[in-house]
Amino acid sequence: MTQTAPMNDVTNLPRPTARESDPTTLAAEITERLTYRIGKDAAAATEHDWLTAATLVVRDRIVDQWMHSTRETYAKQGKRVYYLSAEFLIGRLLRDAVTNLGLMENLQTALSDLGVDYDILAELEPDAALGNGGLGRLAACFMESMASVDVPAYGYGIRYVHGLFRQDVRDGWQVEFPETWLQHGNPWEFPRRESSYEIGFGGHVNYDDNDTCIWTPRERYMAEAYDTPIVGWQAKRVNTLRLWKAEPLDPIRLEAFNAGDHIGALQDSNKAEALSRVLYPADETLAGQELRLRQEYFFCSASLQDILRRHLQQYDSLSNLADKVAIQLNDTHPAVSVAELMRLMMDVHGMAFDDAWDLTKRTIAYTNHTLLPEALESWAVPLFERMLPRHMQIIFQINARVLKEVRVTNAFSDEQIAAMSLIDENGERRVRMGNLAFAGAHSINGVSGLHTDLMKKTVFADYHKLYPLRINNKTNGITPRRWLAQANPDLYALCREVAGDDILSDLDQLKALDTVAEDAAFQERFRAIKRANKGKLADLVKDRIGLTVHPDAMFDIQIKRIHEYKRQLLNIIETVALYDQMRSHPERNWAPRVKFFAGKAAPSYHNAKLIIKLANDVARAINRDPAVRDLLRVVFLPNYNVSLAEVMVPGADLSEQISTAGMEASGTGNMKFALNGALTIGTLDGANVEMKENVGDDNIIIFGMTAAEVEAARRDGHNPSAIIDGSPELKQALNAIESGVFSPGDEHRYRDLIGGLRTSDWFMVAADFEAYASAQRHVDGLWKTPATWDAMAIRNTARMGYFSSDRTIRQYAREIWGVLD
Ligand code: B1N
Repeated sequence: MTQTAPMNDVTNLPRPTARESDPTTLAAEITERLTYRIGKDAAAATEHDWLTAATLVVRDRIVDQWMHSTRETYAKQGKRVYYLSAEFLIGRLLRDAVTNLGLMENLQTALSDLGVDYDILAELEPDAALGNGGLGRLAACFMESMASVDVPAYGYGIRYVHGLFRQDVRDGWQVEFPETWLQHGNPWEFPRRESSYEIGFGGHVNYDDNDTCIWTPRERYMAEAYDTPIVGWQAKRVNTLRLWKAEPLDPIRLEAFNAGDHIGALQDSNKAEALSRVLYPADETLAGQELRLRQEYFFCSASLQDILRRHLQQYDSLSNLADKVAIQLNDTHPAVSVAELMRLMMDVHGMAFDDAWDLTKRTIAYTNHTLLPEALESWAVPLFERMLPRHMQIIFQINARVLKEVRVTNAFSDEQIAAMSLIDENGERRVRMGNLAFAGAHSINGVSGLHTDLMKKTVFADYHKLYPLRINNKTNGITPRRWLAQANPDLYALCREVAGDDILSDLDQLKALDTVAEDAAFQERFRAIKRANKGKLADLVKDRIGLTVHPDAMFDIQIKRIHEYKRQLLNIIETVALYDQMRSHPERNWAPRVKFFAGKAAPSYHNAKLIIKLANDVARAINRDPAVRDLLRVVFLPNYNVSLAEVMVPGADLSEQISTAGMEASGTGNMKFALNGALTIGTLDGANVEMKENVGDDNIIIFGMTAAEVEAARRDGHNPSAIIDGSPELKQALNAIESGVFSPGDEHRYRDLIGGLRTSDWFMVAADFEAYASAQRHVDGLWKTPATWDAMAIRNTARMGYFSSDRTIRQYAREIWGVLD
């Protein structure tokens, strides 16, 4: 059915009139929801009941605009963007929605008239932690920015019952517990029973009389849609995040049930639920299990069926698919989409291979987020074939097609051709998802300038030579609504006084702060806000781990996943060296510091877990030593998540972005800290490079080897033991850790960890130590001249406009998706 409304009909769809949102109306509606939706009266209501009631009232104010956005795109016959991601690390939604709708004050008043404290309710909302780290958080910032800059978009992912595990620290060790964000229900989501699709696995492939391929899967499940509205800034537009839940085809197999096999009857149900039960907690490593491939295919197939259904319902034909649909793959996790889209077009919609291939490439684009070899996804051919027999055939067909294109150029050696194949033939044959994504996309982008350059030179060097126009850069960004206005309302208010009321829709306006960077009165106000945020963080530390930290000390913070390449170990070793220096030279004028760490380790990542234990061991020793009581404290805060970041980022003086150069694709925490007026100590890695260009060399503390130097040292072999011998401070710190000073009773605990630095030092911890330590002493010097420090901090806030995810999304929209002018 085609509905072709004439253009002039549609460009002026009436905008929904805003609902009354004065405090009295809001309070009345909250009471109404409490009574009729939750079935409680005010006297009996728990805080969770109030939260649910308030959320429902806020949600209603989104729905009209949501429907309007959907209708408008339909009527305008606009192109839609589909962002496919295995992860969306959203965090809490209430404050986000309330800020973007401009309801904060009225809602607070309404609740307080009902005797309820908004802040207490807001704290009760669980984090939606459907992601591991930066990649998932980026997807969440992008969703918010797409709504804010008016790009019609759908996010597609998995509705995990258990998001990223909850981390507890017991005796200094990480312990994992399941996370249960749905236990009180989820008032933000709308189940859409009518949007369900069948998903098959296994089975066999036949051909009918017309030579059409018929795949008969052995297992079949249903994917059911759950929609969450995503509100843009000032509710300009509301987009949809559609997450899929797996359901059995028949909830119970009746014949088995009737035959008395009650357990057997539930088997399918259990298998289905396993599909969308839990997020894999591996960040930057390949989770090679079969269930992971099943999850990937499950959400890609459901999403693509949904996309094609929506398109066909409106246009009746697939021939204009690439003009109306842009599909962005968030890393290779959804790369099986290339084969699934081909299958749907050929086997279901009868298209020829060449036409399907052409349309697939024009529709799909792929973002690469890492060059780490252990993260590059590949699947053993026998597993792939057993799970997705038809897709395996299609991938072989695509491979033949691509390798033919390679060979006719005569420009590649056999070795290069083998590297470009979608099938890795070294040893056990494997499907290379990165090559599949590259071959099936018209655009491949990196996430920072340096990362994109390295992509061209390393993993995709040969593909880049074959298709020199496909690789492009889209430097990451962050949403200033969450990471400035919501997380740091006082700084936001101060910025508005100087830079005007439009900063949240045009973050470049912050540049106006440059003019007051050296103004003493302004500095004092800026500093007072930082000091108050540090007070809140200190309270949180007291509350969570019972430790007192003083907000007058420098708050030096490293928060991110624990990974060797991110070099928390370098930071800890330098802390030990500093501790030693402070004890040996108490007469020196030390800058008091609190070193903060937080982050989760993948449960199977031994060294990362050991680094957490080391941070906690070092913290215990230092925090109990009266000799450094007012000079140095070390804090490891458990269970790092988006909500904790929202408190830590505004309270930071110093941001640690110290990855081995060439290894952090972009980083986004780096941008959040700088926007909130922290100085960065960092390497020339990822987006730090562009931050330096934006804030200026004098306003960032850069140290250490460059990516090229790291590459050369690894190639030519470097000698960490000579470096260690030449650095008394490093030597002393390593000896102390290695010999068990921080692990009494288990003296060998850190032997292998430190041994690795002496023998290979792959991550250049020893190699960069001296540069890092001396950069830290430079930081101490700056700290002692507050006027200098504050001017630098203000310039950081002033010059972060470029790192708004609105800028990033506009670039994707114009240069990849072809939406927006
Ligand atoms: O993606 C972020 C970047 O800012 C970070 O530098 C980068 O490390 C991060 C496999 C990943 N790359 N790859 C992953 C996550 C989960 C997984 O299962 C890989 N995460 C990143 C946003 O661009």
